Amino acid sequence: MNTITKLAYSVAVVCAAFTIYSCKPAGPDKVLTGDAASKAYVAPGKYDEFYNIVSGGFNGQIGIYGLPSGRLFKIIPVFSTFPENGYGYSEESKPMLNTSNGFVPWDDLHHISLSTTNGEHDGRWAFANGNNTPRVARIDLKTFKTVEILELPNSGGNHSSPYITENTEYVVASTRFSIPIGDNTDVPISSYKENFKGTVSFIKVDTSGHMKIAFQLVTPGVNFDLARAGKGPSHGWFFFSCYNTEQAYTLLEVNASQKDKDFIMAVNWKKAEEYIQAGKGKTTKARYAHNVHNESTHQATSTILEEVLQLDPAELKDIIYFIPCPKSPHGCDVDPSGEFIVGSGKLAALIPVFSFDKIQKAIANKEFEGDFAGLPVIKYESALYGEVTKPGLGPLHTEFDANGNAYTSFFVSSEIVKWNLKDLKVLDRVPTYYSIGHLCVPGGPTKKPHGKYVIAYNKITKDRYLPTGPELTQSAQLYDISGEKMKLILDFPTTGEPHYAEAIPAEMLMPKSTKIYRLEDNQHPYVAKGEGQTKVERKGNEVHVYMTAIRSHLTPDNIEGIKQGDDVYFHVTNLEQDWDVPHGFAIKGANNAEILIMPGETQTLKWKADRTGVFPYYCTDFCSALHQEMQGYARVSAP
Ligand code: CUK
Ligand code: CUA
Repeated sequence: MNTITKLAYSVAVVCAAFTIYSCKPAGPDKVLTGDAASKAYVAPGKYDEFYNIVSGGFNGQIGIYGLPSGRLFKIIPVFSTFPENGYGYSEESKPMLNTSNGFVPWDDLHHISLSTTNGEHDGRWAFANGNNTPRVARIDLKTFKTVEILELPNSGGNHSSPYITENTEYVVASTRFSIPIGDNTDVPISSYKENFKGTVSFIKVDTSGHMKIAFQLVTPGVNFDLARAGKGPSHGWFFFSCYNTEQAYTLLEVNASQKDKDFIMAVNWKKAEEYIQAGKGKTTKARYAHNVHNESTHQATSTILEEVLQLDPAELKDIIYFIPCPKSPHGCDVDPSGEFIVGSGKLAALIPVFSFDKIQKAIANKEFEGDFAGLPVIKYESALYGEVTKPGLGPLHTEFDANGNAYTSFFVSSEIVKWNLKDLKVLDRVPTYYSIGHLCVPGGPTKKPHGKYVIAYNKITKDRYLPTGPELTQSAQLYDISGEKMKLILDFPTTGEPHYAEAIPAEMLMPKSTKIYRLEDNQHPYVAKGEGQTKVERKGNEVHVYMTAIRSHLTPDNIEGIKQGDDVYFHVTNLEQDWDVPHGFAIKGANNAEILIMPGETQTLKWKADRTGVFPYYCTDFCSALHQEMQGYARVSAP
């Protein structure tokens, strides 16, 4: 090829590539009919049918959307600070982001789990994982607020989390990266096989939702990816997908994909509980933070804990069983009946479905094919119910409807495949734009799926929306599954990268009463329950301002007597009687954000008065016709 031909050739190649993923409007196969649009249409003023609670991935937040409209209602900051409502900036919320490494205002949030009772949604809490730091959070679904965060010790990364047991007895978190744990952690990386371990934390949830690590199982050093609890007949068991059973610690993209099969790890947690009750647990040193928000004082406290109870792997011979699963399994899902465990090898071209009943028989009859790190490996055929053959390429995750159907996402072939649990026959397939990760059927992981829709959370956006520089929006797609064939009815952008999501009928979360916080019940140490209780108090070089906000006045509105170098705490109580009128507060020169105070609540903004002068402060949330008048001045004088 001469230079000109070469040039023409490369232009052609580039153009061809560009035609595939260009900014052109969607092709004819992607255009929806009017009928589809009406299915996603929620008329102005009308409510959506479902809340969709969607992980935000590396934004560390959760997004709340309506379905079928795809409208975004709220962002709940979980592991990330959020200037819009002062989370992580107010003195009350700062302790929520404390860890054994200090204040960590970010994490990578992949999965959420809605609490269940008897395997069905109960609308109390959502749990969320922080992949990196690693943490588990609890969100109160009455206030849509993060109310508890627990750090996980002995964990090199918390991907396989948070999965809950049928009655939310436990939240379970297992480790993505194995690391050396215990006393001697400064070891050569090449000693992976001897020294690197995974852990599974069983976090007990009490009736008020509070979390506590009941015990940790120490496991061989592999990578856990996802998990699900058993239910119905399989209650008392937990199933985890694990890859890198090669135990590679370098070039994982090659070395962790050598074996034809990795494992599903089945854990008999009832048995583990018995061992703990029999005193077989070993207390080991650990350092981790536990942060709790208190609803009456409106404050969070952070406690550093120093030890954790572990079960010695040598005693786990009848707790952990491995089941071979092709090939680098990602998703691991349990069907509504609790009998079927669906594995998904991200490099496989089939879906293995395991039978709980057969697993139990295989254990009883010792149908093992050897061991892995001293723990029994059940024969593949002994545990297998059957395989869905040629479903697509790269199965990731599976959700279920109420009619015995399963929906599996395929990253590589970019589609959702519907198949039947009984005869494992493929029933339907629809393309996703592009490369779907997780998917969600409302109630899909529960005993009683609500069905109706399947939502695809896609990994690649490409040409679906107006481009916004190289950083494109993330995207979800809604399909109607009420008929035999799945039907795409809506594309909607999401904030952050959505991984897992759940959807719950709107009426289960709609508040019975609109009184969320009551001023009468406010026990904040710096509350002012009326303008008469406002004051400015000095404690050494701290100045505490007991302030109130009500349309359209901040009291006090003139503050003098602050000395340069003082730490000023503005404790703002919102006196509104209407449940949905927040006030905001910001002051010029603060190296902080604003705070947003809900009716009945007190929030504190700390301000270092490091310069002399007069500094305006004001309400940041447009609250009435006289919102612009909601202001004041703070005077800082030389010491
Ligand atoms: S992982 Cu995101 S596509 Cu982190 Cu749940 Cu499968
Ligand atoms: Cu209060 Cu604006």
